[in-house]
Formats: sequence, C-alpha cells, structure tokens
Amino acid sequence: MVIRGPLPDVVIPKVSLIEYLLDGLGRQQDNDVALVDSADSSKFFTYKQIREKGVRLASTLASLGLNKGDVIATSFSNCIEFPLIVVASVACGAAVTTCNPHYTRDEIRRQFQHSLPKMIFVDAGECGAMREIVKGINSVQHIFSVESCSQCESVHDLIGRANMADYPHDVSVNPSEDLAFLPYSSGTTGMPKGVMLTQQNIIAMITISRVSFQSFQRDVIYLVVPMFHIYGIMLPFLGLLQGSKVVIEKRFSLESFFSSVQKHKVTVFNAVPPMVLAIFNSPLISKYDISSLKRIMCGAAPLPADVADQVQKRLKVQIFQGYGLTECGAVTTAAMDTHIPIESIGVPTPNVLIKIVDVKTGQELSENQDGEICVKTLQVMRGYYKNPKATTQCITGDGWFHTGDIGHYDKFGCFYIVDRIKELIKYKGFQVAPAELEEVLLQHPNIADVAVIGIPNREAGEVPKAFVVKKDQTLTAEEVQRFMQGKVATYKLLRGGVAFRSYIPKSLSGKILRRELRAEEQKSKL
Ligand code: 4UU
Repeated sequence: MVIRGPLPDVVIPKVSLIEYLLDGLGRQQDNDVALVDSADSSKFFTYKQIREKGVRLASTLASLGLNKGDVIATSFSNCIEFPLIVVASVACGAAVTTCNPHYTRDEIRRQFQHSLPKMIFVDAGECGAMREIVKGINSVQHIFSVESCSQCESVHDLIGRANMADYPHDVSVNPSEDLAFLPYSSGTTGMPKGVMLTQQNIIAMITISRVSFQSFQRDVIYLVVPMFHIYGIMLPFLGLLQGSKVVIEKRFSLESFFSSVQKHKVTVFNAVPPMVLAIFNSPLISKYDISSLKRIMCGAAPLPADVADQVQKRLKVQIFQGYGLTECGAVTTAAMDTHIPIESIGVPTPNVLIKIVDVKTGQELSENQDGEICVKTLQVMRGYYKNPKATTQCITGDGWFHTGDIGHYDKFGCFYIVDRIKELIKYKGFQVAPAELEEVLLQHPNIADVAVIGIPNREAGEVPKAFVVKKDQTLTAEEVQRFMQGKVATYKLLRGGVAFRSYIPKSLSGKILRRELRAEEQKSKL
C-alpha cells in the first residue's frame, strides 16, 4: 500500500528559486535579526540585509562571469555568509556544490574534478591551500573567502564593489531542470556521486518542511549541523522563510551548545543522535539556564529510544525524529506530534508518498512488514550528475526512489527504520562510503583484498571496520590504520578496527557480500 501522511498536500509554487527566496525573505520583518554568529553576536544579518547583500553579491558574481548552468563550490565551516552565497548563485542560475572543509586534498580534488566549479568560497586563510589543491582544474577562475582575508577578496569585498547594473535580470530558468545544489552522496552503493537538486526540488523541500514544522514560526533555531550536508543546507532557508532567527555555530561542543542556548534563548535545536547522547551524559545541564529550549529535532541516523526518553525528561523538551536523504531533498518523514512513539521516524510529510517493498520481489508490503522504504515526491533529485546508470539503479521509471533503508509502518501510518541494505556507513550522521575506503586500502602494497562495513557503536552510531586479506604476513592492524591517516578525512578512519581474513566473501558477479561480514561480526559479539 502507498502511504500518505495526515497533513494535506501543499501547492509547490511554480516560480524560479530566486523569486521564491526573495519573496519569502521579503515577507519577514526587515530589521529582525535573521542570522547571527553564535560565538560573536556582532556578526549578524537582518532580513533586509540578506536580500540586499545577496542581490549585490549576485551582481558582482555575474560581472565576473558566473552564468546559468555554472557550478560554484563552498568549502567552509558554518557561517552567516552561506545563505548570501546561495542567493547570489541561484540568482545567476548557477548550482552550489557543497564540500566538507575537513576533507583531505584528494577528497576535495575528486569532488571538484567532477563538479568543475568556476568559483570557490573558502574559510579566511584557506585560499592559498585551495589554490594548490585545484591546480590543473581549469574550470576554477576565482577563489574567495567568506570573511576578510589578506590574500584574496572576501564575500564582503565582493558585496562592497557591486554594481547593480550587473544584476543578472535576464537569466531564464526552468525550475524543474536547472540545478540549485550539487551535494555529494554515495547513495546505495559505490563512491560519492553528485546529487542534482533542481530549483524545484529545493522549493518543494522548503515549502513541505515549513508546513510540516508550522509550529516553528518565530523560533530561534540553533544550527550546528554542517552546511555542506543536506540537513544543514536546508535548515537556514527553512528558518529564514518562516521568520525565525537562526543562530549559526561552527562546531558542536557541549560548552558552546549550552552557553549559546542560554545567550540566544534558543527554542529549537536541530541535532544528530551523537549530540543528543552527549547532552544526555553532560553534567553541564545544571550550570546553564536552558529553559528557552522547547524542541530537539533529530535526524540523519537512528536515535536510541532510551536516550531520547531521558533527555526529554531531564531537559523538559520534546524530541522529534526526522528522516531524510540527500537524494530526497532532506526531510521525507517527520514526527511532529507527541502521540508518535519516540522510536518512530514519523509520518510522511505533505506531498510525500511512501511504500515498503519486498527487497527480492519488489512487491508492495503491508502493515508491520519489513521491506525497502521507497519514496515518491517532488523533492526527489533529478539524478546523479554525469551518472545516468547510477540514477536508474535507484529511481524507477515511474519516479519511485529506492532508499536502501529497511523499515515498516504500523497501523497508524508511523514509520520505523530497522536496518539498512545499502553499503553506506553513518559515523555521527556523516556519510562514510565503504567503496571509498576500500579503494584507498587497496593502494597498500601488502593488501590483497579488503571489505569495509559499519559496526554498531553507541556513541557514533556506527564506525567503519576493515576486513583485510594480507599479501604478506608481516602486515599489522596498526600499519593499516596508519596508512589511512591523511588519506581520508578523520571521521572516516577505521575506528571499528582491522581484522584479517583469508578471503573476502563475494557473489558470483564479484560483489562483496557485506551482509555475511555483518552477520559474522554480530555472531562474534554474542
Ligand atoms: C535512522 O542524513 C541525511 C539527511 C537527514 C535529515 C535531513 C533533514 C534529517 C532530518 C531533516 O530534517 O541524508 P544522507 O543522505 O546523509 O543520509 C541518508 C541516510 C538514510 O538513508 C538513512 O539510512 O541516513 C539515514 N537516516 C536515518 N536513519 C537519516 N535519517 C534517519 C533517521 N533514523 N531519523
């Protein structure tokens, strides 16, 4: 059966994203603070400033040659300038590829060699390093910093020298075709791929989330989830288009979380499970006044029910789960109702259809039967960038997106995730693609074969573990661990350890049988 949520569908405006954003921002109070830096309250933008600065930035970027169909890249920590850059890019008809600033040089290069950005925005002081990284990638014409930098122009310099005559008024976009964002996700299998999110995907995503989270109007939102990930890409716009104040934090720490909630009177915290767990275990709770906090929205990985329950009681807040994917433009189910059990990922958001299918036969399943979660909504990506084969593997001809997650729904239409059939590992909500780690490990001269799986971990959700076939018996687990250092971002390191085997179980077609390894791993823990 195809399941819909309880809220009625909403009309997704058929306009360009820049019209949608400027109209939505224009409906708010001009002089209200829209975005503020958590650590430094002197850094903020009002609603009027976002519109004006965004449009001015667009004018300068257009004068520098940013055209419809181009890609710009961001590789910086969370900052209040991000929405300005997005507004400017969208106005020019360009797409933003968001990159993790903590990636290694090879990881950044790989994304940019594939997405071919024309301009790159980095943290202040990082432009020299970025120039080295992108040497030879001829698409790159400019590198700018978000804040003042002695070696390159900053976003503020570009805004300062804008000539409004250069504003790209004549860009004509097709919202269902033209891209707004190009984040990277490994999806069901293989290496990270560019996720083509169109202007219409983003309009649908913001409109649907706003209706789902109605009660969040005029809230103060604490945004610490990274702006290179779909969760953090979506949040500032969701907040801004409903008139909230969005408090931007660069990095999660318990001190900064508690002090920011107290200082900015935060009402909503969008978290990932390890943050909720850290708060739960923290003695700092009693040292701060966090009575303003009303809701914690948690997503990106499973949330242990006992933790959720105890945090609700201890902090006197409500915790709701949201379930989303990069490929589905963020949130597709949400639990915005106190009647929904805490372990549920909620009900489908408006305009979202969900069905559960048998993994082997593809047949639709009914209540309480576990199968693959499939989603159909205007939020579903146009496809993987320059990779039609991977696209047809996950989106059927009639528009159903296969998530690779296993779950079921109960008699109330509430959904539950119980497993994942895709390769993806989630470390603290961050994506780790086993194929990427395997590719690096196979470069080691003494590794004959390798498979990486995620193993459960209370603090991080999952941690990657490598099963290695040695070429030479002298190879040690420490050597394998050391080999990964500097080759992948630190969150991808083999925290689950290294085990040696005589062979890697594979199917006849050569596919690694990860389920077998997972089952063996589980058995060994019993
Ligand atoms: C169990 O993680 C995300 C997006 C998360 C998100 C976004 C907006 C959550 C709430 C919100 O409002 O995207 P990806 O692409 O990094 O990872 C997608 C995968 C899913 O397929 C699933 O396996 O992350 C896992 N996942 C979850 N698992 C996402 N949310 C949940 C959840 N419980 N609540």
